[in-house]
This record gives sequence, C-alpha cells and structure tokens, in this order.
Amino acid sequence: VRAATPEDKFSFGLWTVSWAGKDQFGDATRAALDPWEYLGPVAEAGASGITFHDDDVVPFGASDDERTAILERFRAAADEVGLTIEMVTTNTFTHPVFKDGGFTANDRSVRRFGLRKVLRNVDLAAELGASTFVMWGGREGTEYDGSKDLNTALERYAEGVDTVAQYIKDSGYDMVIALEPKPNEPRGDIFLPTIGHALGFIAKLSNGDIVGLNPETGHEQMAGLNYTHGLAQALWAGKLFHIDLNGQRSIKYDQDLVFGHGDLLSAFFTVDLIENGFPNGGPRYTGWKHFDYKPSRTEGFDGVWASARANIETYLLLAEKARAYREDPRVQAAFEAAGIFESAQPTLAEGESVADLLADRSAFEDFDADAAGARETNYVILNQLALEHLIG
Ligand code: GLT
Ligand code: MN
Ligand code: MN
Ligand code: MN
Repeated sequence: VRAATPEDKFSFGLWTVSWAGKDQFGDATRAALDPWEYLGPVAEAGASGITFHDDDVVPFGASDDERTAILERFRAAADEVGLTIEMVTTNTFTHPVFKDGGFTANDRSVRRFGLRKVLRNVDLAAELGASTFVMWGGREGTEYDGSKDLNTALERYAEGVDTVAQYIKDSGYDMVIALEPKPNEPRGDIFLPTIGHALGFIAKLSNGDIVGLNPETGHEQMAGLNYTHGLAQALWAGKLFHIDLNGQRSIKYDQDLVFGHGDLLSAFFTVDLIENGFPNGGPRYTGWKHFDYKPSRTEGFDGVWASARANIETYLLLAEKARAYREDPRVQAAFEAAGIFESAQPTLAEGESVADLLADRSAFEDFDADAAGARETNYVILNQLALEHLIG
C-alpha cells in the first residue's frame, strides 16, 4: 500500500496511542509517556494531524504557569514533526466533579464550572489553530430514568452548546463545534445517543449553524445502526464536520478497535462514500480522517505503533479497492441495472402538480403492481461485486 501524505489528512487523538491499558478490571499494561513523546511516532505512522483533550496534555488542576509551559512544549514538538493540531476537545468526564455530567448535571455550580472549563479550552483551540471543537458528552446521561428531569436536562444541554457556539462567534474564531453521539458507556444511557438524535438536537439550537457532528464508527454500531447511513444523513443535512474512524464487532461495550478490524464490509462502504462520494453526486466529506481507537491492552509499544499504522494502512487499502470498484465497468453496469441512477430522477416530473399525478392513470389505475413486484433489483449481484473487490 502507498505511503500516506498530508493530503490524506489522517489524524489521531492523543488519547488513543497514549492509552496505557487501564480498564474497569485491570491495571495499565503499558507505561505512560510524556504527551510530546507520542508525536514523532504518530507522524511516522503516516498522520499529519493530532488532536487532544485539555487533560491529555495538561494535568487537571495544573497552575497557569505549568499549563503554559506544558502547552508550549507540546506545540513545539508537534511543529517539529509537522503535525497540525486540527481539533481540540474537552474532558468533562474523568474528574469526579463530572460524575453527573458537565452541561446537564442537576447541580448548577457543576454546570457553571463545566462551561468555564470548555470555554477556556475553546480559547486554547483557537490559539493552536484548530478548526473543529469536538464535544463528546460522555457523562451527560443517567443510570436511572427518574434521576433527571429529561426535559430540563435537554434544555441545559442546548443552553451549554449554544453558549459555547455564541462565544466562538463573539470571539471571531474560525471554528465549528462537532457533537459526538454515543448510546451508552460510561453512563447507562447517554443523551444524544445517535447521529439522528444529535441532528434533531442541533435543529433546535439558536447557533446551530456552526454546530455539526463527529460520528464514531463504533458508537453507531453499539446502537445496532449503520455507520455509513449515518454519515450519509449527516452529509445530506450539511452537518458532517468531523469523523472518528474505528472498529466494533456488534452490540457490546465500546471496543475502539482498529478501523476495519470490526465490520469490514461496512468499513469498505464507509471508505467508498468518503473517497468516491454518492453515485449520483451530492455533498462530499473533505475533512480530517481521524482515528479514535484504542491499542488493545494485550499489546506493548510495538503493538501500539503497529496498530496506529494498521488504521492508516487499512484505510488506504480500502480506498484503493473502493476506487477499483467504482471504476469497474461491471459495477457501473450493475448500478444501472439496479436503478441507482434512476433514483436521481425526481418522482414528480418538472412542473408536475399533485393534480397531474392524480390524473395520470399510468401511475395508478393502469399500473401493473404485480409486474413491478416481480421485477429484479440485481442488488445481490452488485453486493457480490463489492465483496469481490474487497477480498478478491
Ligand atoms: C473518549 C471517547 C471518544 C471521544 C473522545 C472525545 S474522548 O475517549 O470514548 O469516543 O471521541 O472527547
Ligand atoms: Mn468509542
Ligand atoms: Mn472512545
Ligand atoms: Mn470518539
């Protein structure tokens, strides 16, 4: 597979490669290095971007002087290896103060503290030149349905996001917010559990014009949903601002596997959409291809770097295969036979009114529904061609 280039716009969350393997049941299996020590190998793996939470780099509660010194060192190290800080996000989930959420905690003083932590991080993101500000509200949710007024919780969530968006606008920052849905874990039920919920939420915001989505492969799959369909709807809504690529095998805890190490056929169609767009044209995703995975805790540091490379290699392999798939004349013929191009034709003719439709006997009275019910779609042939390109 070819080498990655900056034009590929591959990036990693610092928290991915720096995860030391501590989980619910076991201690860390790897050492924790200083944040800047990860940057060289991340660049070598083929990334041109890096992202982080405030607390990934600066310990929670550090003094202002410490914070400045650490951030300067981190920024210099990123510059040195040519990594762009393309996105910054805020940790409103680790410290016990956020045990009931940051923006939706019942306790108002916690919400005010959470908002301040996020706003401070927006300033940092702008200073570092990040174009996207991700918000994953992992602790915004409940274990017990009665523990929150679900209506006011959503009101507070919207208030929080709108306040941050207003601050971005007032400060003149060239930055958008990307909400990251997840159905559960660490909370029993997280607010904005899926792409669809988040799109509905954004539509209610006052500053929704600069708020979009950062959908993660595994998070949609944890809800039993189709990631590629979710990306498509976010694109259609003009809201696909960022993506978190990884792997997940069915509905279970958040695995954060290497991209493609979960549902491979689904990963193929995700890459096909990103690289080749919709068959009939339409909105395209041109942003960063951000990997949010966890190197399995069975691995040492060799395994960390092998898994980082595996994300990029898998993506590039799938991109090659998706290109060959679309260029294959048999596939184009199968698209035609499957009616993919016909779907671009509006159902009503140009200028046709509902009255015209009602008067069209061929559309109903004389329509042979039984014959249409017996038509071939050729979808299986098409899917087998995709599989042939994928593993052939
Ligand atoms: C956390 C979460 C990820 C989010 C990160 C952004 S943090 O690791 O599991 O899916 O993208 O806050
Ligand atoms: Mn995840
Ligand atoms: Mn995660
Ligand atoms: Mn994520």
